[in-house]
Amino acid sequence: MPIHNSDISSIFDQVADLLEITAANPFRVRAYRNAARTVADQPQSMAEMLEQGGDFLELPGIGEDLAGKIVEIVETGTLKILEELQEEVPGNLSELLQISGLGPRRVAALHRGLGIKTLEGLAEAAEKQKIRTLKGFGEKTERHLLKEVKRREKSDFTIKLADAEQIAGPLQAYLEKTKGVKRVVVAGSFRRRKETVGDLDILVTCKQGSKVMDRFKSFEDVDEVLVKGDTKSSVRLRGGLQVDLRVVPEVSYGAALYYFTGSKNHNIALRRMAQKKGLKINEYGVFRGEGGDGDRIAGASEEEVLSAVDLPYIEPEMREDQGEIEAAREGKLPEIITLDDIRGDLHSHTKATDGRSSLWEMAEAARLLGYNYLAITEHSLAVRVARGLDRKRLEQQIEEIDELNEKFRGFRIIKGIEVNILEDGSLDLPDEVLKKLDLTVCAVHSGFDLSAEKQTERIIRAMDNPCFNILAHPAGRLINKRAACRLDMVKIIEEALDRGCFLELNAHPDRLDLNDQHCRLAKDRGLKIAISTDAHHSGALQNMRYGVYQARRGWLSKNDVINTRKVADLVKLLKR
Ligand code: DGT
Ligand code: CA
Ligand code: CA
Repeated sequence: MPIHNSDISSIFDQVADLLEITAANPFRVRAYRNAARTVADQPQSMAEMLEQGGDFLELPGIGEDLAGKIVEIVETGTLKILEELQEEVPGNLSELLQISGLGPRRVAALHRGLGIKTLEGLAEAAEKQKIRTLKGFGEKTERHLLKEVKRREKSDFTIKLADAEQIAGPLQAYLEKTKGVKRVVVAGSFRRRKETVGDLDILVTCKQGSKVMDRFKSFEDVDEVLVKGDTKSSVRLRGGLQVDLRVVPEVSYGAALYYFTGSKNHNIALRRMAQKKGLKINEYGVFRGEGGDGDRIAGASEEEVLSAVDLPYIEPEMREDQGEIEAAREGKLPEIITLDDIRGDLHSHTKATDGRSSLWEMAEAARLLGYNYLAITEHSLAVRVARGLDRKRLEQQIEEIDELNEKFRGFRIIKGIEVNILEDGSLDLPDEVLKKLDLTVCAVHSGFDLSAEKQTERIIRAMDNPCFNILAHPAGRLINKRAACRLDMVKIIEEALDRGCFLELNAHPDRLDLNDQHCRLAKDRGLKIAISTDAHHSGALQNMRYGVYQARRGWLSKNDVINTRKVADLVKLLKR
């Protein structure tokens, strides 16, 4: 069985979870979290790297110990220390950590006080109103926990887009190697670049369907064959992801791609529109009259399908039945942003705090991407596990950056900070220091469970500080892990606009925060967005594309995004 980077990263995360519950040294926890992130961010597979004699020590933040652990996972599929921790920590306490509002300390308290070991145990205790009897837990928390457990039970299986890519890439390459195969394309929510996908929908054109199907079911990751036919098969992969494969004829390739890209609601709306023109659209083509092959007027390409109903091309990311068909009909579809429009990155970290590359390495990587600027924005003091900067260390970094900037032509390191928004809405460093910077990225890192009113107030109070530029990862969510904070986003957008502040779309595939709806809200009100990677090592600057996908889903154009600007214009925009 091949070990994917996401398997390794998930094992490291589980170790970190369990270490946290057992109140281990926070730096040790951090080391595993960082390693999980490093491995997940690597474009090449660790298993392949090992096979080819690569050296894990070259990965940022991976020392002898962790390098050995990666080898252990690739070779054995598991990790001894994880198994030991699982024996030490009872039941399934780590799944409790995925409930919003439950940190390791509270999980440990629930276990010690009430013997809770599982989600079911948590729900039962909440229903019997036992949780409110524990010190530090109230009635409100109890209700909240119950609601969260129920919400999780309902939510179906999904995986993050970046994890889906790690599976789709090799599978696509594998299928392309089948004799007689012409095209292989992944449609569905994957092609619409949704932040999470429920399953993969693959379309193939080829001479002989049965050959592809045979090869498909022999893919090394297949755990179970659910359906096998000559034109359609479905399998479940190890890890739970389902993949549907369809063989489609060349003449209806465009219609099939359109149909299986979805979304379902978009398709329904499009079909309804076509009906009014006396046309019929399905996965085989666009038809006039009865819909026999002789009546086909389009189908080979998506452009052909859309122009048959008098529409311009609609980008897959916009096909959600959110007004795109009307906009297309009226010629009002925005031209949405592309990765090429991005001129720089406005949120990144270095070794000085919890990043793993040096200032120089980060700048070089940004230059290689063709950027004109990169903002270095370390954590501030209050984020202790990240060794957040105090005034003195920040001033030292400012000097280093000034020196480096002398060496560049057509590139500049922007001096910034990711400053903490404390619970009273103040910023975690004095204004005199913040004033020395070109940019502040301001973020909530604690107190995620305030009421919507309090959280919104806290952020607006922070924006009152004239040093405030960009609100980082505004909703604080971690996809499939931590729910968004309760927040009045409309209000925050309006108040940001009033004060000349901006919101970030954090491009990290675990965050993608703002979501697509928030992006559209901001655009509609005229508030501009920064798309930033929050990179903790030089390779992670490449996560920008995930942010751009999300921005496209939120209909943002080049002009709606501040880091498409030249540096001089950007600096002007940041002046409040
Ligand atoms: P997912 O997999 O849950 O992340 O989302 P999708 O959009 O990939 O949904 P999926 O896999 O169920 O179906 C793939 C595409 O096939 C979907 O986006 C549109 C099309 N499709 C599926 N069922 C229907 C249907 O009943 N009617 C229409 N018009 N299209 C459908
Ligand atoms: Ca799908
Ligand atoms: Ca499907």
